Amino acid sequence: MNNHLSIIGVPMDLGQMRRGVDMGPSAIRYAGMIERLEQLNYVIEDLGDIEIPRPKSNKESKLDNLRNLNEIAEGTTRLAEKVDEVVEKGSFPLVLGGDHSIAMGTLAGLAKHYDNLGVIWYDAHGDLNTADSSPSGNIHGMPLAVSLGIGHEKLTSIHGDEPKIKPENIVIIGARSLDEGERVLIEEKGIKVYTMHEVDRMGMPTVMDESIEYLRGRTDGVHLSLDLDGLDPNEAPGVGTPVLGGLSYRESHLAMEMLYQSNMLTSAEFVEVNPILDERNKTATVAVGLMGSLFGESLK
Ligand code: 6HN
Ligand code: MN
Ligand code: MN
Ligand code: MN
Repeated sequence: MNNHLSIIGVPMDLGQMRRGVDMGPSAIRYAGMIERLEQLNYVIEDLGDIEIPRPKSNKESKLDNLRNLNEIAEGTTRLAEKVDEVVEKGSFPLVLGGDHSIAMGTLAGLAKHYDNLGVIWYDAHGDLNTADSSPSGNIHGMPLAVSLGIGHEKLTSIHGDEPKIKPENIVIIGARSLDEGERVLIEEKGIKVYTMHEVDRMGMPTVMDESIEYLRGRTDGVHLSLDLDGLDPNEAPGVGTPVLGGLSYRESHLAMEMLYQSNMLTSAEFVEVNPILDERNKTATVAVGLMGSLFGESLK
């Protein structure tokens, strides 16, 4: 793995309605991320936080079932530029959310450097909605669709007009709450999904072995987009859209360790940590523990 890490905080809470997720980057730093990664001998630069616009009044904010569209497009464009820069100079981007809408920016920045970027979407949700299919109008439920080039033009054109990823390069792990429109898209595009049903039946080792094998043959880089609500809310309670019956802490650690061993990861983001909804910064602490495994802790 690249031993230069660049940390980018994204204090974004505009993609959903629970305030507090904008404090995710601080909570994760506070949980000892830098110290933890420094012990693993990485060269780390913390680039601080991206500037995120303030939301407009409520009336203006939900045009076309896309809450805070303009502000999110602006903030994620800044993130895309930063991620692009970091990859350009040969460092590994480690992005801290913020709500999951930020993935549109991360993937847009990465897309400038990979023709076949693989994406592991570790999440209770598919985040494959469009304004038409979304039950909420919340853009954090849309970033994977947008990155495929499906959605409002203001979002699909962030940092480049082309689709940022291809459906066959995506693996979703931990899904247990998919909206109807998302199921249709998964079917139509042939997106690989390991729902909780599959994780329960096959076990995490097989799920990860298969995912790694699948992506290795077809991608030229792999991004991990880890939504903390992929984990069970008992273990990661500080999230805005918790869903019962999630992945355990141990399963998630194993997944991270296997990803480290695969030596294929080129970028990562940890999103949806909301310290206001958390219990004593537990969720940020879990995130930092998972980073430890992702960056090689158990093997040293
Ligand atoms: N997330 N599918 C629901 C929606 O409103 O579109 C929930 C989305 C959750 C998004 O957790 O990143
Ligand atoms: Mn570039
Ligand atoms: Mn998500
Ligand atoms: Mn989620």
